[in-house]
Amino acid sequence: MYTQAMDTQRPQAAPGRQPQVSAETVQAEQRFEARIAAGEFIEAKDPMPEHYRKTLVRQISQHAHSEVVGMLPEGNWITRAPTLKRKAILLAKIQDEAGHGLYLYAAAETLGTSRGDMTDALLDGRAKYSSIFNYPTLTWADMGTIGWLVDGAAIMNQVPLCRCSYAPYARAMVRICREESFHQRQGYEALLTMMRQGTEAQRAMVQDAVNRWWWPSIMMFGPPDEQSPNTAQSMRWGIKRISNDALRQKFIDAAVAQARELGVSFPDPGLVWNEARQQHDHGPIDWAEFWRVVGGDGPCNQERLGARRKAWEEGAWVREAALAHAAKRDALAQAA
Ligand code: FAQ
Repeated sequence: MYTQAMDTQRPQAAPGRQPQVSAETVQAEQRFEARIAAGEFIEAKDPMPEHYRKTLVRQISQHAHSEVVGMLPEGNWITRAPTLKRKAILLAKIQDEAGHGLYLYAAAETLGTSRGDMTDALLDGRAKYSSIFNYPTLTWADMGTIGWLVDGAAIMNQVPLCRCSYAPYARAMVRICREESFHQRQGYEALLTMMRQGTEAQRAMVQDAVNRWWWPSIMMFGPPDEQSPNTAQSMRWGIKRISNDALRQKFIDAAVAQARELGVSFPDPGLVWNEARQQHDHGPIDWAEFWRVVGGDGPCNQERLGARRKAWEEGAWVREAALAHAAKRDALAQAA
């Protein structure tokens, strides 16, 4: 398929030779960089460098996979929610995550990739999803803690994406952020209820959940900036507006005050206020654990991918029926 996006694709160089780049390609790239520098948004049909398109497909599809896989740890608790109200809230939240996955897959499709290709990449391990969803949800307090810390981290990362240079992604993010903000508040409120009106055992359950989710939550922001291969280019192109470390720091600073209000602590003796920096210092993050989980060896990786594989296979008849229905409707419309 010939797309405008491919107009600006740089040809591969033969080994040991400089790539041949036409004057036209260089001019197209310069026009693109000038638009980015002027703060313009890029729309789906606009010319764009192939590397920009690929970076977006990678990030948006992985974001979509995260939203969908992210339903699994919470889905585990729908039948065990303590009250009807909590069950209804949890169901609504999980449905929202499915919606976020759909908006994001649709945004990625505007870049010329299909939902089927993106799913194949997830299922055969070429595409990632967020490390955080490879941890188990052991108690009801995990539901509140995911809302507070995981959705809280997601919002911190996603608000700047509402100004992403790629307009279809930015538009999807505006709606997603509004919903994530409800998710964060419901999680915090559920924990507050347990901490203020609960028993000693319930308070201990909340603290235990916070102990287990704290480090994985701050890993969600991705590797440190100096070990992040994509950040520099993504920031030059206005895809990412704030670096992994800067977002992680903002999240930690906000979470400390919220933890104090809640009456819980974080499992990090190195987490102290630094007067000179006007920010919190924190202890060392176990990046070996992060890469192990990202690489497929976390506590629940196999279970999560197994569930996605099963859903994709068992949903094949639905996709076939929808395509057959669409073809029949088209044929009827043409006959009319
Ligand atoms: N997990 O060079 P960078 C949510 C990978 S949504 C796994 O820094 P980049 C909602 C990264 O992909 C949560 N892999 O990469 C919810 C790259 O590998 P690649 C998801 C990670 O893209 C809540 C490599 O490491 N949010 O929670 C992770 O510039 C509750 C090098 O990293 C998004 O996806 C990780 N944590 O920055 C749902 C937001 N971090 O692709 C249900 C959009 C990094 O080259 C319940 N995405 N990697 O093979 C982003 O902002 C960025 O993609 C980052 C990574 C910041 C995640």
